[in-house]
Amino acid sequence: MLIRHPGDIRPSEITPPEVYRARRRFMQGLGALAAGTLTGVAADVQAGVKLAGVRASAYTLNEDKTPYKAVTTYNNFYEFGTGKDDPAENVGSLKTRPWTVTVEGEVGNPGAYDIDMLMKLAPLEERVYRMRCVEGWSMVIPWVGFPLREIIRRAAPTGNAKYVEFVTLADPKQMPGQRTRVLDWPYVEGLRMDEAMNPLTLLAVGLYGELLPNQNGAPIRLVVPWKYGFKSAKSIVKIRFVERQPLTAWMKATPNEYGFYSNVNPGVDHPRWSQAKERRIGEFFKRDTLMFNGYGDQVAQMYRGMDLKKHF
Ligand SMILES: Nc1nc2c(c(=O)[nH]1)N[C@H]1C(S)=C(S)[C@@H](COP(=O)(O)O)O[C@H]1N2
Ligand SMILES: [Mo]
Repeated sequence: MLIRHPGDIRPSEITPPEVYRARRRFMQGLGALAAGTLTGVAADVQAGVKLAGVRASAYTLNEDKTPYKAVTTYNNFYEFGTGKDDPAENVGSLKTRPWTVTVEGEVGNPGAYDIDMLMKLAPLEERVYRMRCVEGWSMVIPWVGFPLREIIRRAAPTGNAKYVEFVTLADPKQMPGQRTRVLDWPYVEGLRMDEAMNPLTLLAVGLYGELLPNQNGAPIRLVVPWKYGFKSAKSIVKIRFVERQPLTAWMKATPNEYGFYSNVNPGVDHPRWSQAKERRIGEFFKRDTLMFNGYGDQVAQMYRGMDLKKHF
């Protein structure tokens, strides 16, 4: 199942961790602003920057999109507060350049990717996906990104890599919500290797054709459309390949409410509410929630033989 292409990675695509650390110490010495100027990169990047060369994708829905305004002002991002409008209000303190994503653990090619390099790793695609939050609301969002598997095959996982762990930035100075222990920071999520390799699983760097707004998880976030929204970790700094099932932030917080798999399943109620229906943001009447959020044709075979009431 693992596709290993150790030969197809160009050395220029990866900075070895020690080189990166040395460079970072050097840049920190200069101060972020000065370093940004030196390397020709702005100190920070704002949403609204158009992404060039974005391809159409076969993995896209022909459904009415949720308006940009709702997608970017009705958010869950506890690092910036627990209210839906907190992220949009508080994300100004997040600096998304420079940004490094470390790939480590059970891999033949560990490394540290600079975000601007990472964005050129594979062709960017637009994919309109349904997103369904465990709280009972949903949206249809035109993401821009590339399949996670593009990074996985470059990382060349070893035979011990059974799961992938995703870690969000931890920095209370940039993320004021982390001064409160609503979750055990950093935010951690995980996927089984076949889920991570599924062509639907996306690393998003944009939406509506533009750079990802901070409140939606800039500069890079996961999008796993057949699972409840919380699986889709935002502002990722680390992708770790591991042998054991990761303990996710939500499992730590409330294990009886949030399991590892978190597949959208109208037949498994949340302990405190039904999951049978959902409200599409912008609509008045509720819709029936679909098994695997409507992506059953593409993903159901991965769970054949599993009791999805037990593995919720
Ligand atoms: N780091 C981090 N990632 C996160 C969250 C969070 O609080 N912190 N919330 C999750 C939840 S519950 C949902 S529904 C989606 C919301 O994504 P959106 O605001 O871009 O629609 O992000 C997920 N990713
Ligand atoms: Mo959610």
